[in-house]
Amino acid sequence: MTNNKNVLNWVDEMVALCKPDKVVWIDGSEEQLKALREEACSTGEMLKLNEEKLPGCLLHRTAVNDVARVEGRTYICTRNKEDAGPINNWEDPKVMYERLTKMYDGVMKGRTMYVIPYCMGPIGSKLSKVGVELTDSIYVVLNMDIMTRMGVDAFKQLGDTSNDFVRGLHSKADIDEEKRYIVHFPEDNTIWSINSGYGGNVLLGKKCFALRIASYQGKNEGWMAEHMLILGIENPQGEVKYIAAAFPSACGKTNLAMLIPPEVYKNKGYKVWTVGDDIAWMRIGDDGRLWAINPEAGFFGVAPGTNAHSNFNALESTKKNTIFTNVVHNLDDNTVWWEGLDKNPPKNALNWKGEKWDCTDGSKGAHPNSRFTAPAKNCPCVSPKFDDPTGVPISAIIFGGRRAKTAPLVYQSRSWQHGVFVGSIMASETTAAATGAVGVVRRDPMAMRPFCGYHMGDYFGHWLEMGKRLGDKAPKIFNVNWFRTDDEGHFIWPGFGDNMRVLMWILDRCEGKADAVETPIGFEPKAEDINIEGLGDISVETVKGLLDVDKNLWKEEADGIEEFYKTFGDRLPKELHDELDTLKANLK
Ligand code: GTP
Ligand code: SPV
Ligand code: MN
Repeated sequence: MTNNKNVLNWVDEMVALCKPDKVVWIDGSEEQLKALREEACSTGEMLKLNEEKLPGCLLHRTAVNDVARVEGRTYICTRNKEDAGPINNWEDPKVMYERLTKMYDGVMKGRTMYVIPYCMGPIGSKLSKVGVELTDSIYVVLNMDIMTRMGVDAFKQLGDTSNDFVRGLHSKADIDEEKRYIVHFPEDNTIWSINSGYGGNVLLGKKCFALRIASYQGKNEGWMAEHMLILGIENPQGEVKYIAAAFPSACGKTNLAMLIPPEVYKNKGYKVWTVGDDIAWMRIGDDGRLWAINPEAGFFGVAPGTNAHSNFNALESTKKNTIFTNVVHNLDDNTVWWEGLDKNPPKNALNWKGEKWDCTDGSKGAHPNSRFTAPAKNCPCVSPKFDDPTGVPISAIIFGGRRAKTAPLVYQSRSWQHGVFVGSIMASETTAAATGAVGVVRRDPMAMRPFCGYHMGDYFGHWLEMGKRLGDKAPKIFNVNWFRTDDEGHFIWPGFGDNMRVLMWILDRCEGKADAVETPIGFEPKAEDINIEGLGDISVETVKGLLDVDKNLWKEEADGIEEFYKTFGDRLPKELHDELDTLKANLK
């Protein structure tokens, strides 16, 4: 499949280490994939779902101790400890290679090693990059087929002599959580993952390459790899403006990326197009603007809460050729279900663990981090630019998180530098996307806390540097919060499709068409400038409340930021200290 000696030599080396019984090169052909699906179904690794209702769809259950990313066992191994930064786990690369080499030694005896060439980004794009993942999991192969451009084309993209590919090695080993490691060696373009079979830990093109390794590459090569969705809003005149938005895991990227415009906008002819739902790679184009591609080819989306009302387009995307992981299996018609899909949980069903389940004991049928892996081309609103090798120009960048209080519905930064500050102080409640406590507020700068492949202080510096290069062509930077709650803990803002009302103010600001009022934290809309037409429960007063900046809460926030900033030592850019001083002065 390739004459590239760099690839061939490395595969030989890894085969010698892992000692599989068989090595299969994945060419991406339908014939080969069909055989793999059949094999996975015959061993029980996957389950074929109702061919009429869910054609081409499969169900998979991971081990009960292996249902989410494991941040505590994810490492960035740089030669200098400092370069990994204070947030990442670090180990000396030599020590880590040695430790893991022992674990990989012979780990694939009795198993098959699959060699997966894949391309992150459209084939033929200068913005795309190639990886090769070696794995002993068919589930990984079938997911990588949906999530990336997988097969011979990836080797064509790489060429016969290039050494610029990410070397990924994955083994399920025995899914022992005590021995689980998700390890990145950014200086070697290498990722080693062992003892997991869960998406974010094992689909090495995704978080491991497209964020952790790529963020490091982007820093060195002058571009950005971000945990961002990309969407386009088309106005009635047919012009499309693109927005990139960073929210932490399970905080609404997939939903925002595919939103259905509320009637007020739909009736006027507005449309929304999805370019990406999780990751953006962004470079400065020949015109000096910031251009983005989505390096992925599918959606690895949160299942619970996805329904025809909240996210019709995501649900449609899952109707064929989709892999479901850790959802409920409806035995009556061999389909799937999850909490929030509809009000009719199946009576005759198995829960995500594969146990008999009928919801009467109050337990959840689907795991809160259960997922669907769906091809982007299934999505009714996939952007016509999805495969465009040049990507799309970004007008606005949005940061946002889950905050019950403090953060207002929306505000705009005063400048790029202030926008970097706004991103750096993001905080959000933790979710089921990673193992550990849920609902705890933590700092998650630019939604990259778990995904930045180098020192976060240097990462902030890189953002500032990009802003200098972009100058007046830089996208405007905003912050949103869909998750403010009332005293009973209910979300005040309706969210989902209605988030477009906020996006419209944002685009108007980018075009100089909307007013703003200055607050201590940045520019806010006048409450009456958020269109609430057709929103029964929401009055201008409610919007005012959602925009309220509580000075006392923000003073506490400023103290928290100061503490957080201290952890970066002298690698925290001075500009951000200045911005913090300005915030404090504004709050006086
Ligand atoms: P990852 O794939 O983990 O990166 O998550 P994501 O950022 O794509 O989050 P996703 O869109 O899948 O949403 C996660 C959860 O938040 C789902 O249960 C959604 O139903 C819920 N959610 C998304 N958008 C909104 C919103 O605007 N308001 C409210 N209240 N909930 C939302
Ligand atoms: C996330 O956790 O942000 C995800 C899912 O998008 S995973 O691929 O598991 O990282
Ligand atoms: Mn994500």
